[in-house]
Amino acid sequence: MTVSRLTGVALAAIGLVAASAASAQTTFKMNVSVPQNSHYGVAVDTFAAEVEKRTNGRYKIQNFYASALGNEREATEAVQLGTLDLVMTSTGPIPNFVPELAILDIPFLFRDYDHARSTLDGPVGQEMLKKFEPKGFKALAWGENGFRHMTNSKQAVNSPADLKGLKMRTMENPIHIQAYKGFGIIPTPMAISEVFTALQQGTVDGQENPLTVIQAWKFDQVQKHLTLTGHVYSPAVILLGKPLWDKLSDADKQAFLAAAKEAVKANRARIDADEKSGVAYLRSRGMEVVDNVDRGKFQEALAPVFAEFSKKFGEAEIKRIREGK
Ligand code: EAX
Repeated sequence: MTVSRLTGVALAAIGLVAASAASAQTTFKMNVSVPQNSHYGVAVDTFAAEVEKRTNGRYKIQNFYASALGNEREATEAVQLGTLDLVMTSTGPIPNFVPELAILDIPFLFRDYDHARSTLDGPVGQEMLKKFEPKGFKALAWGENGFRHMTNSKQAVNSPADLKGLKMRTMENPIHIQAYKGFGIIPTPMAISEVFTALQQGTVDGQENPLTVIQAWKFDQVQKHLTLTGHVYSPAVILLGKPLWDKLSDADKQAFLAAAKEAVKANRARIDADEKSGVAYLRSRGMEVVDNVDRGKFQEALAPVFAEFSKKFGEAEIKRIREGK
């Protein structure tokens, strides 16, 4: 065989190898419910960069924002069914998939961000992540949505009595719905992507969300009153379809876990920043903010509901989380 033929064959072989290497790249689709300029947007963008870097390009993450591939419940269901690869979601819809994790949505369960983060990153939280696996998910890490505050278009909310009769959008979360009825609120569960229009049209009077979400969805344009109730700490979680996880090599499993860790660092840093600047920003947008809230009064108003939660989840389990360091 002449040299030029040999070279030709070698080049063709290299071309084939290169092509197969490039085609070995797998792209996973990932969905979040809020716009990209948000605590989830920065998380999934960090996750995408870290996965591609740590797997040497074997895996790419294609992100979709603002519920583009469905709201949180739909997207979580799609990951479970295998029609979507990943989702970062609040625990709002999670009781539909892992009922025992509904305990995390109990109002006033966590004292502050440090308490919530250390609990979820510690044994209690890590044990909970394992509960996703029999349901078809690999939970890569606990992320964060944040402490939720009440907004409405009707009146300033200075005490629980001011909530009575308000039509409030809630997440599709049974614990929230049960608890908010304890305030005398009329709850209307709906997906986050429908909330701005519902508030604009007056279908509901108000909603409740962390400052980051209120800003990301520009609710200041359709809400006058904000009260820093901090009535619920809302965790978030990064979920990968379990069959996809099982197919990853050990090295790529470690890469995905490390990427999720970096994503949560960025997620929490964004929330810390928005918590610091959010109130002043929303005031500058014309919202009237009640910031000296007697949270004890709001907790007292929920005493009958807490009794029901103790029966449902067990006093000891609630205490274990509430009194955790
Ligand atoms: O997870 O639906 C909600 O109110 C959530 O806080 C939002 O989608 C971010």
